Amino acid sequence: MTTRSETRTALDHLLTEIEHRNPAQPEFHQAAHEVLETLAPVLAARPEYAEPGLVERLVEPERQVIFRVPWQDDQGRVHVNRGFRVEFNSALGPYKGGLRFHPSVNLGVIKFLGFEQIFKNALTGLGIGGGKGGSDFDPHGRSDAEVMRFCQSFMTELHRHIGEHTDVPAGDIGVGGREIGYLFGQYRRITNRWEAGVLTGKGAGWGGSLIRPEATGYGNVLFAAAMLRERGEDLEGQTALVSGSGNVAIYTIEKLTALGANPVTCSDSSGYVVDEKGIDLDLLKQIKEVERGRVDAYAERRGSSARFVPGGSVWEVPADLALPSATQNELDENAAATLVRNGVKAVSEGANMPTTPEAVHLLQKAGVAFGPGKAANAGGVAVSALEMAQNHARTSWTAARVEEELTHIMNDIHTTCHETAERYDAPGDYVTGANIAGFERVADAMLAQGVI
Ligand code: NDP
Ligand code: 2IT
Repeated sequence: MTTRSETRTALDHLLTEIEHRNPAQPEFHQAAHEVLETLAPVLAARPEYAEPGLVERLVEPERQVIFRVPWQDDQGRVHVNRGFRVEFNSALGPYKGGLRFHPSVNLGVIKFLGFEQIFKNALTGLGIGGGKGGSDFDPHGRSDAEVMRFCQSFMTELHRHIGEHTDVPAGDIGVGGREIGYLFGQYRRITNRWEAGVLTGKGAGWGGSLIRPEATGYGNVLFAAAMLRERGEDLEGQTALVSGSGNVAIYTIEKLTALGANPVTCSDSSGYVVDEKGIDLDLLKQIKEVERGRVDAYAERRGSSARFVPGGSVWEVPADLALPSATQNELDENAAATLVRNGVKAVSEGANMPTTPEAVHLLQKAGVAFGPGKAANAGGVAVSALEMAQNHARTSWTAARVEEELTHIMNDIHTTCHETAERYDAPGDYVTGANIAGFERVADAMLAQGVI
């Protein structure tokens, strides 16, 4: 019988080995630490999981592809970017996960995202494996024609590696409906196949699911509502901080408002906006989705209730709830201390790993309900899986039906995380609950399928 402390020592050795074998990948190390540090109780309780090689296989991607992406800008200059697809784990279904286009992308970032995706996708219960991809291409300031040429070049290589039964990419930072359109067009042209299920996040008129654009933000608000319900509270009248102003942030703000909360902030890499009257979503959508502008334009056009704070941290604004929806490590220990001082009740992660480990610890210690991204933002990939189901059946569901499914899925994920945490003596700890529940599903499938 292995004790928890023996298991912890074995996991510590493995973490050291991960750092040696994957040098200069701090985000991947961070994600691996965050998961493995919570697994000791389940490995000690279920000896089959402690079998040599299981966790070692889980932290090693099944396949990693890195490729050159050459493209020409509008002046005819040639640029060379790097493309990635990390196919991490397919025990539960085809690799599934987004593509990120951002200058900060490198192999370690894609591996952290792919690793998180394994557990997130398992939590949805929908039969999807984990993967992630992207490029260090920066779409900011690029014309539509440049973005199209980049996407076509990217897909000219990526098409060899993906397919509706193999690997199904979607959007993430810098990849939205426009990019998915260009990527799908090039895939269809190269392969001469109408293979709708090869990408998700497609336009509603050509195979996309209704509510997919809204799903991550809506899902995160539903998860936050479930955490509050557990404490006898609801969203009505709660002031909320949202960071980012992209896909996830916009639909987080929309759902918060619909459920009676008051989202007062949004941000981008230039700074943040605080609007006492609550964010005017039509104005924000016009600036971000139509004009592809910066958030300071929001404050300029909104009038006296709003101001723009260049470079500041959105977390300094007093509020009841915080929903980080921009990028990794955007909420650090200082920010967490400020939130706690201002009486925050819940933090729910729309982004992937936005809260640093020290900040998570501080929030949990202070009794703040903390929803980790792999549970709280799983609504996006869940509706992607529903899009795949609709594509397979050559049908499309109504928005009401998709939203109803999304609501069930988010409530199920909340219940699963909550109950799993209780089962492993960590009541209220959604990090432990999400990691163990996701791990159990993947580990069971891996064990059943042998050493591969
Ligand atoms: P978008 O590209 O639509 O928006 C990203 C937003 O975050 C922008 O406002 C952007 O500002 C800001 N941002 C990005 N990087 C940084 C940075 N390094 N510093 C400051 N601000 C930054 O992306 P999404 O909304 O799709 O994604 C946001 C987060 O949600 C990511 O962590 C993503 O992995 C996660 N996520 C997304 C899902 C989806 O379905 N799209 C599903 C689940 C999670 P700027 O324009 O100035 O860079
Ligand atoms: O991080 C994520 O879950 C996503 N970017 C969405 C992935 C997907 O396949 O819809």
